[in-house]
Amino acid sequence: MKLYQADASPFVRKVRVLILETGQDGDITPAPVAITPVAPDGALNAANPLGKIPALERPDGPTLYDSRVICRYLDTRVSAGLYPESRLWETLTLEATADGIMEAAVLMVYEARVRPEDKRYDGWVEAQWDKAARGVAAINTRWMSHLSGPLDAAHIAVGCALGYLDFRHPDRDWRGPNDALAAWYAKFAERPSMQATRPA
Ligand code: GSF
Repeated sequence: MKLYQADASPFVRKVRVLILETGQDGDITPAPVAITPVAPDGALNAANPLGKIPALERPDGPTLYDSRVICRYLDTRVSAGLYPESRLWETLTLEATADGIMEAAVLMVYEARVRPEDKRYDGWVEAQWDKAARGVAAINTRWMSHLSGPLDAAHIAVGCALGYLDFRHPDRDWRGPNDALAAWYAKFAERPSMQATRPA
Protein backbone atom coordinates (compact mmCIF):
# COMPACT_ATOMS: atom_id res chain seq x y z
CA MET A 1 0.00 0.00 0.00
CA LYS A 2 1.19 3.48 -0.79
CA LEU A 3 0.89 6.28 1.77
CA TYR A 4 0.96 9.84 0.45
CA GLN A 5 2.67 11.70 3.23
CA ALA A 6 4.85 14.54 4.50
CA ASP A 7 6.84 14.39 7.72
CA ALA A 8 5.51 17.69 9.08
CA SER A 9 1.82 16.73 8.76
CA PRO A 10 0.23 15.85 12.12
CA PHE A 11 -2.55 13.91 10.36
CA VAL A 12 0.05 11.81 8.56
CA ARG A 13 1.94 11.32 11.80
CA LYS A 14 -1.20 9.93 13.42
CA VAL A 15 -1.42 7.29 10.68
CA ARG A 16 2.30 6.53 10.84
CA VAL A 17 2.27 6.10 14.62
CA LEU A 18 -0.71 3.75 14.32
CA ILE A 19 1.13 1.81 11.60
CA LEU A 20 4.15 1.38 13.85
CA GLU A 21 2.08 0.54 16.93
CA THR A 22 0.23 -2.17 14.99
CA GLY A 23 3.26 -3.64 13.20
CA GLN A 24 2.20 -2.77 9.65
CA ASP A 25 5.28 -0.78 8.65
CA GLY A 26 6.43 -3.45 6.20
CA ASP A 27 3.16 -3.22 4.26
CA ILE A 28 3.45 0.51 3.52
CA THR A 29 5.47 2.30 0.86
CA PRO A 30 5.87 6.01 1.60
CA ALA A 31 5.00 8.43 -1.22
CA PRO A 32 6.34 11.81 -0.07
CA VAL A 33 4.63 14.93 -1.43
CA ALA A 34 5.22 18.63 -0.82
CA ILE A 35 1.87 20.43 -1.02
CA THR A 36 -0.03 23.44 0.20
CA PRO A 37 -3.70 24.28 -0.48
CA VAL A 38 -2.54 26.46 -3.38
CA ALA A 39 0.22 24.16 -4.65
CA PRO A 40 -1.34 20.71 -5.05
CA ASP A 41 0.25 17.53 -6.41
CA GLY A 42 -1.17 15.87 -9.54
CA ALA A 43 -0.69 12.25 -8.46
CA LEU A 44 -2.15 13.00 -5.04
CA ASN A 45 -5.14 14.77 -6.59
CA ALA A 46 -5.76 11.68 -8.72
CA ALA A 47 -5.74 9.53 -5.58
CA ASN A 48 -7.63 11.96 -3.34
CA PRO A 49 -9.73 14.58 -5.13
CA LEU A 50 -9.41 16.82 -2.07
CA GLY A 51 -5.63 16.95 -2.60
CA LYS A 52 -4.91 16.29 1.08
CA ILE A 53 -2.59 13.99 2.95
CA PRO A 54 -2.66 11.38 4.30
CA ALA A 55 -4.10 9.24 1.49
CA LEU A 56 -3.65 5.46 1.39
CA GLU A 57 -3.62 3.78 -2.02
CA ARG A 58 -4.57 0.10 -1.83
CA PRO A 59 -4.13 -2.63 -4.45
CA ASP A 60 -7.52 -4.16 -3.66
CA GLY A 61 -9.87 -1.22 -3.26
CA PRO A 62 -10.34 2.50 -3.60
CA THR A 63 -7.80 4.91 -2.09
CA LEU A 64 -8.69 5.82 1.45
CA TYR A 65 -8.41 9.33 2.75
CA ASP A 66 -8.94 11.33 5.83
CA SER A 67 -6.70 10.17 8.65
CA ARG A 68 -9.68 8.97 10.69
CA VAL A 69 -10.80 6.64 7.92
CA ILE A 70 -7.27 5.37 7.33
CA CYS A 71 -6.63 4.77 11.04
CA ARG A 72 -9.89 2.88 11.41
CA TYR A 73 -9.12 0.79 8.32
CA LEU A 74 -5.59 -0.09 9.45
CA ASP A 75 -6.85 -0.96 12.92
CA THR A 76 -9.52 -3.27 11.47
CA ARG A 77 -7.05 -4.80 8.99
CA VAL A 78 -5.02 -6.41 11.78
CA SER A 79 -7.70 -6.48 14.53
CA ALA A 80 -5.51 -4.24 16.66
CA GLY A 81 -8.35 -3.12 18.95
CA LEU A 82 -7.43 0.56 18.97
CA TYR A 83 -11.13 1.47 18.56
CA PRO A 84 -12.48 -0.65 21.42
CA GLU A 85 -16.22 -1.30 21.24
CA SER A 86 -16.60 -0.70 24.99
CA ARG A 87 -15.57 2.95 24.69
CA LEU A 88 -15.99 3.58 20.95
CA TRP A 89 -17.86 6.89 21.13
CA GLU A 90 -15.44 8.29 23.68
CA THR A 91 -12.49 7.21 21.53
CA LEU A 92 -13.98 8.77 18.39
CA THR A 93 -14.88 11.99 20.17
CA LEU A 94 -11.44 12.36 21.72
CA GLU A 95 -9.86 11.62 18.33
CA ALA A 96 -12.11 14.28 16.77
CA THR A 97 -11.03 16.76 19.46
CA ALA A 98 -7.36 16.09 18.71
CA ASP A 99 -8.01 16.37 14.97
CA GLY A 100 -9.75 19.71 15.53
CA ILE A 101 -6.70 20.98 17.40
CA MET A 102 -4.50 19.89 14.50
CA GLU A 103 -6.82 21.49 11.97
CA ALA A 104 -6.80 24.85 13.76
CA ALA A 105 -3.03 24.70 14.21
CA VAL A 106 -2.47 23.83 10.53
CA LEU A 107 -4.74 26.70 9.42
CA MET A 108 -2.65 29.09 11.53
CA VAL A 109 0.47 27.88 9.72
CA TYR A 110 -1.16 28.32 6.31
CA GLU A 111 -2.23 31.84 7.24
CA ALA A 112 1.37 32.76 8.02
CA ARG A 113 3.09 30.81 5.25
CA VAL A 114 0.68 30.58 2.35
CA ARG A 115 -1.52 33.66 2.44
CA PRO A 116 0.03 36.84 1.04
CA GLU A 117 1.07 39.20 3.84
CA ASP A 118 -1.37 41.97 2.94
CA LYS A 119 -4.30 39.54 3.15
CA ARG A 120 -3.54 38.09 6.58
CA TYR A 121 -6.16 38.43 9.30
CA ASP A 122 -4.82 38.33 12.85
CA GLY A 123 -8.28 38.04 14.42
CA TRP A 124 -8.91 34.88 12.43
CA VAL A 125 -5.56 33.41 13.50
CA GLU A 126 -6.35 34.15 17.15
CA ALA A 127 -9.78 32.56 16.76
CA GLN A 128 -8.10 29.40 15.45
CA TRP A 129 -5.74 29.42 18.42
CA ASP A 130 -8.75 29.81 20.75
CA LYS A 131 -10.20 26.62 19.25
CA ALA A 132 -6.93 24.74 19.76
CA ALA A 133 -6.51 26.08 23.30
CA ARG A 134 -10.10 25.17 24.24
CA GLY A 135 -9.54 21.69 22.85
CA VAL A 136 -6.35 21.24 24.86
CA ALA A 137 -8.04 22.55 28.04
CA ALA A 138 -11.02 20.23 27.53
CA ILE A 139 -8.73 17.22 27.18
CA ASN A 140 -6.90 18.27 30.35
CA THR A 141 -10.09 18.61 32.38
CA ARG A 142 -12.36 15.92 30.91
CA TRP A 143 -10.28 13.23 29.30
CA MET A 144 -7.38 12.37 31.59
CA SER A 145 -9.01 9.20 32.87
CA HIS A 146 -9.46 8.00 29.27
CA LEU A 147 -5.83 8.85 28.52
CA SER A 148 -4.65 6.95 31.57
CA GLY A 149 -6.27 3.76 30.22
CA PRO A 150 -4.90 1.32 27.62
CA LEU A 151 -3.59 2.70 24.33
CA ASP A 152 -6.23 3.47 21.72
CA ALA A 153 -6.45 5.55 18.54
CA ALA A 154 -7.45 8.65 20.49
CA HIS A 155 -4.24 8.55 22.54
CA ILE A 156 -2.29 8.55 19.29
CA ALA A 157 -4.27 11.49 17.92
CA VAL A 158 -3.81 13.53 21.10
CA GLY A 159 -0.07 12.80 21.14
CA CYS A 160 0.29 13.93 17.53
CA ALA A 161 -1.79 17.08 18.07
CA LEU A 162 0.35 18.14 21.04
CA GLY A 163 3.54 17.26 19.16
CA TYR A 164 2.39 19.52 16.34
CA LEU A 165 1.74 22.42 18.74
CA ASP A 166 5.31 22.04 20.02
CA PHE A 167 6.64 21.83 16.47
CA ARG A 168 4.80 24.76 14.87
CA HIS A 169 3.57 26.90 17.76
CA PRO A 170 6.19 26.60 20.53
CA ASP A 171 5.58 30.18 21.66
CA ARG A 172 1.90 29.50 22.51
CA ASP A 173 2.77 27.44 25.62
CA TRP A 174 -0.11 24.93 25.58
CA ARG A 175 1.33 23.34 28.74
CA GLY A 176 0.79 26.46 30.89
CA PRO A 177 -2.43 25.62 32.74
CA ASN A 178 -2.60 21.97 31.60
CA ASP A 179 -0.30 20.13 34.01
CA ALA A 180 -1.96 16.73 33.86
CA LEU A 181 -1.95 16.63 30.08
CA ALA A 182 1.64 17.92 29.94
CA ALA A 183 2.75 15.08 32.23
CA TRP A 184 0.84 12.53 30.14
CA TYR A 185 2.40 13.85 26.93
CA ALA A 186 5.96 13.81 28.31
CA LYS A 187 5.59 10.07 28.83
CA PHE A 188 3.65 9.36 25.64
CA ALA A 189 6.24 11.19 23.51
CA GLU A 190 8.85 8.65 24.65
CA ARG A 191 7.13 5.81 22.79
CA PRO A 192 9.35 4.48 19.98
CA SER A 193 6.53 5.15 17.47
CA MET A 194 6.49 8.83 18.49
CA GLN A 195 10.27 9.09 18.49
CA ALA A 196 10.45 7.52 15.00
CA THR A 197 7.96 10.01 13.56
CA ARG A 198 9.17 13.25 15.11
CA PRO A 199 8.89 16.11 12.60
CA ALA A 200 12.25 17.73 11.90
C1 GSF B 1 -7.05 16.72 7.13
C2 GSF B 1 -5.79 16.49 6.33
C3 GSF B 1 -5.03 17.79 6.05
O1 GSF B 1 -5.56 18.89 6.22
C4 GSF B 1 -7.42 14.28 7.67
O2 GSF B 1 -6.71 13.55 6.95
O3 GSF B 1 -7.67 13.96 8.83
N1 GSF B 1 -9.23 15.86 7.80
C5 GSF B 1 -8.02 15.55 7.07
N2 GSF B 1 -3.78 17.64 5.60
C6 GSF B 1 -3.02 18.80 5.19
C7 GSF B 1 -1.56 18.60 5.48
S1 GSF B 1 -1.23 18.88 7.10
O4 GSF B 1 -1.49 17.85 7.91
O5 GSF B 1 -0.50 19.96 7.38
C8 GSF B 1 -3.15 18.95 3.67
O6 GSF B 1 -3.13 17.96 2.99
N3 GSF B 1 -3.28 20.19 3.18
C9 GSF B 1 -3.38 20.46 1.79
C10 GSF B 1 -4.66 21.16 1.45
O7 GSF B 1 -4.90 21.35 0.27
O8 GSF B 1 -5.41 21.53 2.39
